[in-house]
Amino acid sequence: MQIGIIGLPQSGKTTIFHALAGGEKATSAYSSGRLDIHTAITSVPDERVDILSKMFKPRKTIYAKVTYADIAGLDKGISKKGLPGPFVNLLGQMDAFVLVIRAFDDPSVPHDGPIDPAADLATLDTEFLLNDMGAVERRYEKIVESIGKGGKDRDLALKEKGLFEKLKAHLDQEQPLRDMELTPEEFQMTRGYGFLSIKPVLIIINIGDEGTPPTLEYPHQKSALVALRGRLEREIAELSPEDAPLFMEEYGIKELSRSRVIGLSYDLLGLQSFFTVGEDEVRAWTVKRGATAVEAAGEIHTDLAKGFIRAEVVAYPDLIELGGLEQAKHKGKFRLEGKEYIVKDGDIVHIRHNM
Ligand SMILES: Nc1nc2c(ncn2[C@@H]2O[C@H](COP(=O)(O)OP(=O)(O)OP(=O)(O)O)[C@@H](O)[C@H]2O)c(=O)[nH]1
Ligand SMILES: [Mg+2]
Repeated sequence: MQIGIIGLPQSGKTTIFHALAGGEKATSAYSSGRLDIHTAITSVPDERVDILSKMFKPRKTIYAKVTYADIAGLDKGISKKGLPGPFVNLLGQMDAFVLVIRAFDDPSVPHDGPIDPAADLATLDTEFLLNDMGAVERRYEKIVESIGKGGKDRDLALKEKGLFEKLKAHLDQEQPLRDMELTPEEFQMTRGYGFLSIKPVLIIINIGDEGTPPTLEYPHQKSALVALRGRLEREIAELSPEDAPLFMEEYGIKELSRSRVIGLSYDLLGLQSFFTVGEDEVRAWTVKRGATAVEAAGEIHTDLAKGFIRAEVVAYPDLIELGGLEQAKHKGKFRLEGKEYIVKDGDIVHIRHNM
């Protein structure tokens, strides 16, 4: 899962990228002209993993991961020129976006005109909509053309035509595609066209050191809005674990927004964790909400999905309450589930297999 961090120039993208990455090394993933991307693989903080790790004392403890990509390359004045093609192509590869909106005022950091978070948010949102309108129209013309020529899969083409008419009508109302209720089949049909407004978005308002959050709203599906003190959070995230608490106390910060923001992006993507436990390792794995036991097995290893016999499952709260796997077994809280079992967030899973 890859989340692209975007925003207007000098809004604090790189700062927030480092705040989220928390000391994790950034790798240069792509660079061409003004386009420049760095990625960092970040652990998803999860206190359940910490607690399981205390319980099993494994050699390794592994958290779920999410990748953040710091995408630079938007010039000022994009609303006049539109999003550059190569930039759009890269955005199309992301699973979701973090949109960084500048709310801090600092004369030493240039900004196009006065600081106006609502206007900046509207600028970016409009660019996404315009991009998608263009993409929908181009595809729609092609579909109509192919139906006219009597192409071979007429039923599919008609279905697609109907869907694209719906998408177009929705975009004409200036509403992002993420608000649409699409069937899984329809959603599948939208893939491959690089629609941007269909992807989940987390809006981070960079309020600066002392800033109070501006009143901003973004009343849309698959979206969330948080305020964050970008520069401060970055500084703290890069301190050693010993120094960080002192610094936080000095600035009156009780809790870093980092874990909340990472958790939010995980939720926005419709993801959940299940765990495997043992002496060797305690590990969080990521699956989509609604994933089946055999899909979860496949996440661990394709062989486990192929040779799947049963999943042994215990719910996290049961395991914690009863104090261990053996105790859970005695109390009958250890269930045997088949391939189609829908995995719950926090399930502790062991896959029985014949490989
Ligand atoms: N005062 C203040 N400055 C900040 C804050 N966050 C970022 N900055 C500064 O703003 C400038 C731009 O921050 P970056 O994180 O580089 O912003 P960016 O969006 O990555 O910039 P580009 O990639 O050049 O578009 C830097 O000098 C940061 O130190 C903040 O919370 N307060
Ligand atoms: Mg940057």
